[in-house]
Amino acid sequence: MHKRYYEELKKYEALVTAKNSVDESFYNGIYERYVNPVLTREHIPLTWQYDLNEETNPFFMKRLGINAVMNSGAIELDGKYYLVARIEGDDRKSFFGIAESPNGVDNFRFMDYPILLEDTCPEETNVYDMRLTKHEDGYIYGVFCSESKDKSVNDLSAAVAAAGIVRTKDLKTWERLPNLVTLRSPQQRNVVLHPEFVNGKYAFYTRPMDDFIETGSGGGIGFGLCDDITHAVIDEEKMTSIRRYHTITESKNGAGAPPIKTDKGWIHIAHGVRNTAAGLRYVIYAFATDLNDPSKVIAEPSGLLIGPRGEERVGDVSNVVFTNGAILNEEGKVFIYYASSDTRMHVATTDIERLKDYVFNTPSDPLRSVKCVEQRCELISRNLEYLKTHE
Ligand code: M1P
Repeated sequence: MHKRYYEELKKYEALVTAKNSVDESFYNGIYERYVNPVLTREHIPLTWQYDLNEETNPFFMKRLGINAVMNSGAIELDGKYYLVARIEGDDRKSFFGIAESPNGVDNFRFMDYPILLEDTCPEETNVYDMRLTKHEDGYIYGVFCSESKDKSVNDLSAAVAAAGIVRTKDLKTWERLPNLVTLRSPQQRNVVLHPEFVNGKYAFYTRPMDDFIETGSGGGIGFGLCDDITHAVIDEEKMTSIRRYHTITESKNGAGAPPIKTDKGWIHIAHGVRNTAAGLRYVIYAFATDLNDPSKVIAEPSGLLIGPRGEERVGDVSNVVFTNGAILNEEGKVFIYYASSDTRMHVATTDIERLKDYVFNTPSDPLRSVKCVEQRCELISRNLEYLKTHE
């Protein structure tokens, strides 16, 4: 074995066994941030990248490098925390790898092999951003973006996004189902399966788009039902959380983790996108939908829940935070997994009572500056009165 192997292995082991801790410099009462990312490209095992054989790799070179580890689906199974990460090779192609942690905040370690999807779509070039749903039908579903070249136009980078579907019971054996068909929307990304049947049907949150980048006439996060998940077809999509002018969702938005069920409603953690002179800015926001009609928004706190801060602001696609996985554990602790700048994975933690308080008691966006100032003055006035009797 090349001697450098042992040096690199030591660095890798130190990284994957390092303890994470709450970042004490950050406080907002809603959630905690952590000092270290939970997954980075350095978490990828050496066996995935190097040829360890000294005869065929005398200089101990990386043969198949990894560029980024990001947008991860999340699930808790038998007390362990799993992330199905989007791993992007140096060749730009993404794929999925499963990392396991005993506590959800550190010690994530990838399983021996990435997921080798059944090759059922010959035209599919890239796959990414899997959302994991523990469905009441007994399966764990993974819904992801399946991207193919758009051959209908004379543009090398033109692509078509669709929702791929896989299912498993153990995170080891994966069955690939046909891609979701949405009859009214030519492209789909950020599709999430609702964990329960709605009117006896499978329910999906969708994100209708006119083309690969622009949502165009797509007004926001959609919702549609289908009878048969093994040949999933959605006829009608209605809108849930809609895009609005001069808000964090003006350019685009998209569902993130499957919604979390609470006694007051389904809590959704999604992403919103606005345009700036420096390019698109992606933030994470939350909203709630009705328990009996999960398409009906019943609360939407103003503004962002998580925005990119510090080094999170820099990466392959800077000024981005993006979520597609969250876990509510049996103790009521909530783990929100998010990627920064399409480069690395982080966790923020809260608990279900705080999350409910945030979603249902934070005022909504009044949509105009003058109304926002009125809203803030009303808060200040109440506080000044309160201080008179409580300082
Ligand atoms: O680069 C930021 C994100 O862009 C896309 O999100 P959306 O579909 O809302 O534009 C996704 O491709 C996502 O993977 C990526 O993180």
